[in-house]
Amino acid sequence: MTKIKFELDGQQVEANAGETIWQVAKRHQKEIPHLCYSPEPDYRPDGNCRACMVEIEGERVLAASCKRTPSVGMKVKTESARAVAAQKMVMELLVADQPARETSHDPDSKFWHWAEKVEVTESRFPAAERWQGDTSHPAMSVNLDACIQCGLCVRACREVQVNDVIGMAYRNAGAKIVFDFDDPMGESTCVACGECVQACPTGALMPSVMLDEKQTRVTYADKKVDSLCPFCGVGCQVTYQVKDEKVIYAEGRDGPANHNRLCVKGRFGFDYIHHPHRLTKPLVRLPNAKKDANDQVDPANPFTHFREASWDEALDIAAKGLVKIRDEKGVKALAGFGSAKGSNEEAYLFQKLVRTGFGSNNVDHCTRLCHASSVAALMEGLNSGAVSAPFAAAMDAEVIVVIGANPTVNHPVAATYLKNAAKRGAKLIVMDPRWQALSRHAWRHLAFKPGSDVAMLNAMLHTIITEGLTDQQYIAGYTEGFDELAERIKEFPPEKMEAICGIPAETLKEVARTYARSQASIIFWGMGISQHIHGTDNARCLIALALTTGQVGRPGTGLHPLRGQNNVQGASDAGLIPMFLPDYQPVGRTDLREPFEKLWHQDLDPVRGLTVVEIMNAIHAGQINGMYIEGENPAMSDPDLQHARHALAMLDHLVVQDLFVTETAFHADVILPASAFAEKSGTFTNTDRRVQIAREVIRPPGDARQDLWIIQEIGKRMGLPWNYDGPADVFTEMTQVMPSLKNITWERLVREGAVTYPVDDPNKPGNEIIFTTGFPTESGRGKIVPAKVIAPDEVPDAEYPMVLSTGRVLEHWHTGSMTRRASVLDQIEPEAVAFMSPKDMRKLSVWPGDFIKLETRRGAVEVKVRSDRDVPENMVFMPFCYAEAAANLLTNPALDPFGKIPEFKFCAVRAEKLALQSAAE
Ligand SMILES: Nc1nc2c(c(=O)[nH]1)N[C@H]1C(S)=C(S)[C@@H](COP(=O)(O)OP(=O)(O)OC[C@H]3O[C@@H](n4cnc5c(=O)[nH]c(N)nc54)[C@H](O)[C@@H]3O)O[C@H]1N2
Ligand SMILES: Nc1nc2c(c(=O)[nH]1)N[C@H]1C(S)=C(S)[C@@H](COP(=O)(O)OP(=O)(O)OC[C@H]3O[C@@H](n4cnc5c(=O)[nH]c(N)nc54)[C@H](O)[C@@H]3O)O[C@H]1N2
Ligand SMILES: [Mo]
Repeated sequence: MTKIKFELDGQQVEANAGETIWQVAKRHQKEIPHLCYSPEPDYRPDGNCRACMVEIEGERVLAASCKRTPSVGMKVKTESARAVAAQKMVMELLVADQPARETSHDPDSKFWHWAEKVEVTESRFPAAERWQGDTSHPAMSVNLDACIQCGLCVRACREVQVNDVIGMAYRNAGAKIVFDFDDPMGESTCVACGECVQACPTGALMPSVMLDEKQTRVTYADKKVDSLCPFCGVGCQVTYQVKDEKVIYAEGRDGPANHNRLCVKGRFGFDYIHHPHRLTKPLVRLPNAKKDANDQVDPANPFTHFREASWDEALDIAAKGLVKIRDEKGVKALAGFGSAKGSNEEAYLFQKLVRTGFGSNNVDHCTRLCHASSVAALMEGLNSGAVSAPFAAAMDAEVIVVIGANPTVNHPVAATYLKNAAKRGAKLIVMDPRWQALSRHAWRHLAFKPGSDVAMLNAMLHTIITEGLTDQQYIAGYTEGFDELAERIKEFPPEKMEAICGIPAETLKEVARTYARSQASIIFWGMGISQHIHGTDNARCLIALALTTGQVGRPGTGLHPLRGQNNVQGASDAGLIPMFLPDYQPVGRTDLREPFEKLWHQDLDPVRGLTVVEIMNAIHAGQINGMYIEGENPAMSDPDLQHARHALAMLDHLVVQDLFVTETAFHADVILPASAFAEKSGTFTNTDRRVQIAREVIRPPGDARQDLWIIQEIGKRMGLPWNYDGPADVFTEMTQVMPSLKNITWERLVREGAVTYPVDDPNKPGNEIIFTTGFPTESGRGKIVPAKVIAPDEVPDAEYPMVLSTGRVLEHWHTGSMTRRASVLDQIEPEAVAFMSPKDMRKLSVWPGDFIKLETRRGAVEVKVRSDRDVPENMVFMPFCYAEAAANLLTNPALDPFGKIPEFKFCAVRAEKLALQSAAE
């Protein structure tokens, strides 16, 4: 690339193409004042505040160095009298309108930092009229008296996060930033990602969590610790601010996944760890406290039924109970659920405990309720369950398909990149029965009939094959099974599928052509694909789309099942799966089992274990009598909760390790108080296959202990010769039996923070894009598997006429155990709601805020109804995070035969209006 030679303060320098004067100066250790410009994170320069003015020889007016690029031979002076006078004048004018530094909202803001540096902290000019503060939002406060109208918040909201809430309105002296139509922030459509707060250089936008009681002045932290966000699979890097051993704020860091961005949960959802309900002592069930499946935990008084115990006593009771069942009833009478919220090291140790201490493969975790069907299809076709490319690959794509996923809600930071790509011109195609925030940015939204994915996707494959849009060279070189697909697909012409999926044949063809013809198409999918009895078939169709068109293995292409929990990729890799040892090595393969037997000094069970829902069934059948559940809440997250809760109550011995007395822990014999995310170190693998390191930010409260320590203590008491010295020690053992971790060491992770596997060399970065030259199957080819149309297990009828679909809301996490105890999140979404189309609400004669009764063949709940135009007619959508109206009392436990995942996304339901008094009761 050509360099531009120019003179900077008398020195000969060179600019790279596109580099601004400010950036070149910075490279030469000169920092020019800047307020409306943010080099880190790198926002588009706007050049409006004029704090960065420099003099250019031969030019009459000064230039904004943040925006101006140099030309050859240009002579730039950043420190000339004229330039410095201008910089100072700008500052003095701005200082005039600010509250004095001593009484300002953030005396340590970027603004005051620069005022001090240019030696202008006072002003000769009269102050402008003061604006009223706006404290209507639970998370952020607006103090326009400190606003300098630099527009960073507008760029943050519109260009970076693409939420389009903040704008600049009015004119002249009345000009100001506004939310929507000048609404109070708390009543606007703001989704509280906090990007504006992070960008604001003056304290005009502040996180209220950091303010003093009067909500005016910031509190400063004692220390800052770099770690990760504990919520979703995006894996945002975060810096936590701590004061008096309490986390007071979270800020986005420049991690490879998030580049400083965060969402409402990551930025404002951290304080569940300080909630008074936190477990601080081991608990043992009182002898007279009978287990009753219908008994519910009272969140305000969760400790009835239990007494406090010492760690020694609690661990002894926990382990002895497990040993007794193992010795008396046999190794298959025990089972364990590990956690996708825990680290890789915890997951590895937990599955090792079940395989060597319990003696069977009865170990599973929430992946079974999540992407199990996607993984089944990916393993069958490609012999690899992970994504082929990171979500940021969307930035290089021409066509982006999002199917059965709602990323602005569930992977909000990943969604920002999809929106950035759409803004830049990529064609975004959303396929979802329900409309969503992303639809607004989409080129097409296909609102097809729920449960009809195979019909719709097969129609697309039909178009691609009959119109010759396949990539013949790719098919010949890298795939197998195409001929069978071509034969079978004849049954699915778009004209015939139109009636089944509800999308006009012409639209199906247009979308198929667009996907196939583009230079680079990528597919993202989520629970709308996987949580069906035909979830594996749904995923097979997506794989077939990519393989027949060669839209995989190149930049901007690929298959990306958006992983849910912060460490569900890692927990699966580490072997929390009943059919696989770590790294998906089948338990039945003697040759693959042997290295583990050698390393662990023990023979292992060659028979696959039971999955989540199968374990619940086996308890009912009397085959499983004891369980150890670490960091999962099946009494809320399993389908058909009556059945699941009965199973938990039936157990002779249940050990639960959690942060709270959850609905699950309520049925336990022993509850072990664990460390929360911010209280431990370990590695976590995000949806992109990125292994990242998390650090201990604060100490666990009271007697709560590290999960890794607790698992090890249970192991020791069950007779295992364990002596691990912490997470690094466990990680090192993992690298011996997990090929995926080749060339990754704990030291490397400490040094680099994040490494994406697979890695070819200890000194080279990992491979972001895989399957560039075929697949890790025996033949090296990807297998195309045709799918046929299967109806959902329980379809609406006269008795239960509507479809119940379940999922999530932005502010809450799964079973609510964490987020309903996070103050900001629970203030934003404080009560149980179900969503319905205005039309259906009229049919039922209900208004927003009325209570309805939802009833299925398995149970009933009473819940407030919210009107939502995104929900299609004849559907009720319900998040499953509310204990007082648990959606899973209603859901159908019918399973996909391959992935063993339940049909959370579809069952038949009846909705009726509730009389007012009933709701009030
Ligand atoms: N705020 C928040 N974020 C989360 C979580 C959370 O609990 N709260 N959980 C995390 C976890 S573990 C996961 S797995 C992810 C899940 O993230 P997503 O996969 O985005 O989750 P869902 O909201 O369950 O479902 C996605 C979409 O499926 C659609 N859908 C329903 N029926 C069908 C159908 O028949 N076909 C198709 N194609 N789509 C259908 C729904 O309308 C919904 O928009 O989110 C993660 N992120
Ligand atoms: N109806 C319906 N049901 C669903 C779904 C759906 O879409 N609809 N989605 C399914 C999906 S995709 C998933 S992933 C599952 C999730 O199901 P679960 O994994 O059961 O749900 P979570 O609420 O995430 O449970 C995590 C538990 O771990 C605890 N915890 C958090 N951090 C730690 C820690 O560091 N250590 C320990 N020991 N404990 C900790 C929390 O307090 C909480 O009790 O739900 C499934 N259930
Ligand atoms: Mo999930």
